[in-house]
Amino acid sequence: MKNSKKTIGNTSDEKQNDLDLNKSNAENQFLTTNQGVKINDNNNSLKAGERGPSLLEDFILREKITSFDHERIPERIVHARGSAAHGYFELYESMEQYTKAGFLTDTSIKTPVFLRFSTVAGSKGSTDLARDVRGFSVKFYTQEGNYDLVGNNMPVFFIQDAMKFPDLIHAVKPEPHNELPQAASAHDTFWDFISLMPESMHMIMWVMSDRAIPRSLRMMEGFGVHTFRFINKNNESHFVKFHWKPKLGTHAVVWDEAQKISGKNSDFHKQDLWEAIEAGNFPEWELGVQIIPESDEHKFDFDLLDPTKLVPEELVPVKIIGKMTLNKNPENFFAETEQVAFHPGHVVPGIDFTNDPLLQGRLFSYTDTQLSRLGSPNFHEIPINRTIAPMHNNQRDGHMRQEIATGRVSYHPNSLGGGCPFQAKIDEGGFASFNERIDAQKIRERSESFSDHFSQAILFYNSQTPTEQGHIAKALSFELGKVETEAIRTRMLGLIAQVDKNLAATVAKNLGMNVPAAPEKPINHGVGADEEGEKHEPKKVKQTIENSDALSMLKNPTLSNTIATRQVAFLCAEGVNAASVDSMKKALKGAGAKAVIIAPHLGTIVSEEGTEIKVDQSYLIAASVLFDAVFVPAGNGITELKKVKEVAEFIKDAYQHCKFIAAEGQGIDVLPIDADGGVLTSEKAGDNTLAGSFIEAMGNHRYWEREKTL
Ligand code: HDD
Repeated sequence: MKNSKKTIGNTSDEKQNDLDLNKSNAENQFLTTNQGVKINDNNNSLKAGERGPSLLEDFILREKITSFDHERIPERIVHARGSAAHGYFELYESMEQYTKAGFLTDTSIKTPVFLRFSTVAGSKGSTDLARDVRGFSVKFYTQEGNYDLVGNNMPVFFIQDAMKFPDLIHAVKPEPHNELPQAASAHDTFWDFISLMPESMHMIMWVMSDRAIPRSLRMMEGFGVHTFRFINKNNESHFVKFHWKPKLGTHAVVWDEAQKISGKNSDFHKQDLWEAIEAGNFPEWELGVQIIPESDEHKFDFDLLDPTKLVPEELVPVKIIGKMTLNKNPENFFAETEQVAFHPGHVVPGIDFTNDPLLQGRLFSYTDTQLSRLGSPNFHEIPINRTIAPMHNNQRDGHMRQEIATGRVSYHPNSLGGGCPFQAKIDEGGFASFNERIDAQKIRERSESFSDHFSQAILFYNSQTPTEQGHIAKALSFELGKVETEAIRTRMLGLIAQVDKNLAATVAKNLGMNVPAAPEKPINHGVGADEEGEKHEPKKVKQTIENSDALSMLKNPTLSNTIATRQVAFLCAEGVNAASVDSMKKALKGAGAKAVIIAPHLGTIVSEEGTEIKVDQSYLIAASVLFDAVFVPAGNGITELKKVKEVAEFIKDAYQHCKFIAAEGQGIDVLPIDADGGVLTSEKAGDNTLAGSFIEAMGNHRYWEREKTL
């Protein structure tokens, strides 16, 4: 099937060739200036005498320093920290009935993609494990032009109107007077803003859930967030919501673990993505769509244009239509990951916008930001941003223009250029916006249909398992615990109580406060309000459904329980039983997981049987939070580990974070913890049954039962 794919200008490899044209290869080459002049001395600047002043004439020095001075470009105002990879998208079945987009109708096309993940609030060098939304931006290099699906790992957003975006971001970013805290929402200005914006309560439930601390970028769902349109050949429109479902399942770490990972390896996600791809463990996501006929626009108890709402999968099932595979790391972080420019407005014929006021504002913002970030309207010429479709127009000049446009014609219509380039009719692939009928008054207001701020927050909270609900309570207690202004906490408790009274009571208890009897009257945002702002208070709507399993990571039955690519720490020492190590390693490898041998020192250790075992990491380097599970093998020497402080800490942390722990023989004596259903042991060294149970247990990700005893 794969071999029969068409190859005309649309494979991942060919996009790569496109990029290759711009690659420099310094092998067997002289060092030169940017003008190609060979450099004779790259160590000394030109001076007036050995000990004399440097000369302005030194064009080599000046060029080198100038280039260095300008090496940094402004980082993205949001989503500054990113990790990306190349890959391709394959379509399972034609969506012709709904859209005319070639890459969604022709199953023989393999469309190259570039995917950039990001955190939102932190700056470029901040930790991967911040509690935050993750950006999930996919650039499809289609034959009809670039299509960017610029989404997040959560299906809703904080605010309903782009007008509030700068306020939201100013509030979450480090506070302006002291630049504190970095990459964290746990501070006064963020919660001040949120406490006055009840429309954010649904999103708050998501960001306070474990979705905001993913185990891996490879284990996150992605969402297009807004409702978009599919347009078919007959110019018929269907509403569409996009979903990315990871083949490895959706998994998270726990908050204490996240904080520790930030110290042990703040590049944890970036490195994990890079290493998985280098090892050939190509991450995969299936693309799903929820399709809603135009005629059903007003069928729901929420507004499809409201980005603080999702369409429950129970109401409109997600249809899986294709798969994306990431198979190549960028070769140069700056050239590709940093310079890639996404834009929700990069659409192709067959995909169109809705009037979601958040999306409408985004359509302006992204080009504008590239102008200041990348410095010129010619950012489309940077290799990573180039379309693979032929590109001809009369746009000219500007900073850093690459194209050498030939001929005298740079306008349309023209006769001197034979009328070229000419407009494409719709049946020749020309983009024509959906001719939606608009008959309205110019107005600066929000539709009353946007005024339900709590129903879906309640739906989300009610759909979580008790474990997940507990994590939300802890996250809110942590975040609000860092808020110094009591009035902000009080306002938040008032809002949380409108989602769930018990949740509010738990958080209030942790804050040593009381839930206010009546929530403060929210400030008015023009939600269909009259002049006094009285008319439409945020209201609740009775939802058609009260529970949606798809919203829970732990309940979600559709996600796989594979342990592929999981990292298991083998706590070893001199005198470890090699058979115990080898058989567990083999079993884990069979399930796609990786054993990492940790010992008191690097190099090799000698096993009980006298064989040498290569050590991957020492206890000085390794930490439990960087692994998914722990195995302590058998062996006479293994009890020595009781004396190693780091080992006790390692196991205790794994236990605290509800990880599965297995031990064999003498390894059992090393465990400084109580046995429970997540601690699997066998007196026998090299016990295949233990290995089988360990693998099966790890498929559940964590032993959450343990939390009740901690
Ligand atoms: Fe945005 C970047 C996702 C609302 C303005 N946004 C950016 C990125 C992602 C999102 C994933 C990083 C792209 C990359 O990897 O380079 N943004 C979203 C989602 C939103 C959203 C899912 C709501 C549903 N954004 C949003 C609004 C505005 C912006 C309402 C402004 C009106 N976003 C930007 C930006 C950024 C950006 C300032 C910064 C860097 C960039 O665009 O290229 O223009």
